[in-house]
Amino acid sequence: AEATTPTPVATVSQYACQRQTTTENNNKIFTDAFEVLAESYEFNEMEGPCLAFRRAASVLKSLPWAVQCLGATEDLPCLGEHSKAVMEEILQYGRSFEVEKILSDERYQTLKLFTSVFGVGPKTGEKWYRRGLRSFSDILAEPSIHLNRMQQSGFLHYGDISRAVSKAEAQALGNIIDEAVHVITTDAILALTGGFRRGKEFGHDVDFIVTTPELGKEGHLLTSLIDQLEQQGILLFCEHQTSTFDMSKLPSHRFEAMDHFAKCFLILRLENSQVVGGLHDAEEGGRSWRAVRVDLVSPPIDRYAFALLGWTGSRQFERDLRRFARMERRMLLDNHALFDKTKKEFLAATTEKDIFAHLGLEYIEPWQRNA
Ligand code: TTP
Ligand code: MN
Ligand code: MN
Ligand code: MN
Repeated sequence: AEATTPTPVATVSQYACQRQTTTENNNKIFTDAFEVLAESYEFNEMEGPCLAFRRAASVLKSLPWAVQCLGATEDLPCLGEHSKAVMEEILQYGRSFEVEKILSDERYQTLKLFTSVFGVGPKTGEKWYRRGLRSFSDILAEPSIHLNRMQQSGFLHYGDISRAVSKAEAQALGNIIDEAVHVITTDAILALTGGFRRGKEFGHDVDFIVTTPELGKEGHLLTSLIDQLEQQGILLFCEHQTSTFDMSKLPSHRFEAMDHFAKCFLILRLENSQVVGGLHDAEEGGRSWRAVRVDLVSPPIDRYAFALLGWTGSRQFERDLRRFARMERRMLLDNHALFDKTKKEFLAATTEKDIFAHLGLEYIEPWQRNA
């Protein structure tokens, strides 16, 4: 780090889709604090301040330099009074007392714990908290609580799936799925997406897109792929959602709404021997395998570019792409399509570059989308 912080030459855009954000974060001390605040507001269903802190964190993540005094943030967008007060505390004392207060709060700690279980969202976590439950053993000992299938698997494989997935493990899973999908059809298309496509070293799961060049065959492809994984004995959990995709519908306004493609949320069994360098893990309790969360989405081939862009993330990057399209271009974008409200027509795309071009945006590479 330099002694003086350079003032940014070009102005930083308020939209993450107009910024380049690699996995290198020069302002982690601030963005970690903002993430705690955002999450705390999310637990309290205060969407406004939650998003404000996520946007502020995202701006700081894009900076090629570390903020060393508050003056350096003067020309930056999305940093409000509250964000700046937190930054000032961190600059002065090396920590934020507001953040520390949240971290020691019982409600925050409990909701954080409960929502770390696969299949448990803030709503369920809140419900359990209000019933006086505070720990996993409280939940598992409560006879009136009915866990759904996903939550049962979440508890069963808790240790494994709360441990980060490495790039080598993601690659090993890519090989397994690639092999399985090609048993079904030789011309299958498989692409790694999500955080690993953005160049992250670790992830909470591994995300893939699978499809075929033949329109309409993709639904059956996913079903066959699941059968194949089951036959191999590596399918530990599967929630399969069939396609509800309807091209005549306009792109969704709501970001958090799930897309309508056929998809499945899986837990797969990965042998250490299948991972390059994976033998190191054999020490861990003498087990020869681990459970890993895998997401598969299967869009029709003519929606491929939209699905790839939508599933590559980051979530903040996606939010801002949609916000930019709506606010700056009068267009609606989601994982399925791009609609021009002025021309009243859908804009076709076969690559991600086509979509950026339609939006009049400079192309941002996947590894620059870690907003
Ligand atoms: P995630 O897998 O949740 O996140 P990530 O891969 O960026 O990071 P992590 O290492 O924690 O796994 O989601 C990846 C992208 O997929 C994200 O941009 C949101 C998108 N997505 C959808 O568009 N629709 C969905 O139904 C789901 C589950 C995800
Ligand atoms: Mn992921
Ligand atoms: Mn995630
Ligand atoms: Mn995922």
